[in-house]
Amino acid sequence: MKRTIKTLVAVMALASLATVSHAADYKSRIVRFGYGLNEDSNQGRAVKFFADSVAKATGNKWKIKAFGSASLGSDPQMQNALIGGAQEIMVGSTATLVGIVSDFGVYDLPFIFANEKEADAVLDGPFGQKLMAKLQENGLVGLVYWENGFRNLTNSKHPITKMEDMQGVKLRVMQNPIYIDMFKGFGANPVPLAFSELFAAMEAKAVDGQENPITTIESSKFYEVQKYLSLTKHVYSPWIVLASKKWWDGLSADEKSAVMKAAVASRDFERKDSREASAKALGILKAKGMQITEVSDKELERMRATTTPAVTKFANDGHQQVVKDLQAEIAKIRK
Ligand code: KDG
Repeated sequence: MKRTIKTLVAVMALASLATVSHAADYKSRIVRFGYGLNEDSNQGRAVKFFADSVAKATGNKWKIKAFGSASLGSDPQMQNALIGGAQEIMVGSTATLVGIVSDFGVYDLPFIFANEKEADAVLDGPFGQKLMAKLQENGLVGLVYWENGFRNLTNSKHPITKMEDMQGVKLRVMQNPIYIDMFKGFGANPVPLAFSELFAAMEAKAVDGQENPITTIESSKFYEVQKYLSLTKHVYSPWIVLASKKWWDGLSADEKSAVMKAAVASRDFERKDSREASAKALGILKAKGMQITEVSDKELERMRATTTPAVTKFANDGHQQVVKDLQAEIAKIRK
């Protein structure tokens, strides 16, 4: 009998030890989170979700201040602010990271992903995480990938039903050599421009068109200055949530854990929200007067074949291994 009571007391003592949670180490912080789209977009909603999640996790000790519509600068300007420690967090396009880690251009290769499922598996799996880790030596910490989405063409001149229709069209592209080479190959006249300058450039007819996911075309009201939409889905574009390494290294283990948990939850929220918004976007754009062209598989195959020189040029420019690794990863997922 005595032994049983002794054992019971020991077990209860151990159990109480296990439940004593250490007082989590959260300092009071104000965190600036910059992004390029407007508040009422898939990007803006996910930033708010992340901010609310972190505030809750830290007992409101942290205040995430969200700055949308590129009010803290373009993607490259915010990347530099993070590296210098003048800003804490941002989300932007992986395409604009190529000036820091050129391997990120692999995500801009045309017609690489067949669907979102493949993209999620690659980005969240060993390939995407290994690429993200390369940012650390450059002063950035990659937290998670969000979905920008499959990119489609819009313009103000005429319907684009085949590659030849792009001949001479002044098409705004992200500041990234693969997009420039790709659209030159299609016969367009690519104009690299920051996202924050795009609406005004289309309104002033400084450019005829652009290419973005339909969620962005809808939430940024591009239908006000663009008549024609061609569904090409020529690139799957990820967003990446980045933290300043200078700032990150000063966080406690509890704070890092709280940020990562909120980042993963925001990733899952954003992808779901983005896909729901995408399902509704076409109907909204049609109702706003856009003329929508479903580009045929035959024409898409012709476009894909035309992009081979752009892909080869990227691979031969020191990126053979990362291209091979991505193709192998996708092949594995498709098995
Ligand atoms: O901050 C805006 C970025 O998220 C940008 O990447 C959006 O896809 C985009 C583009 O075309 O610039």
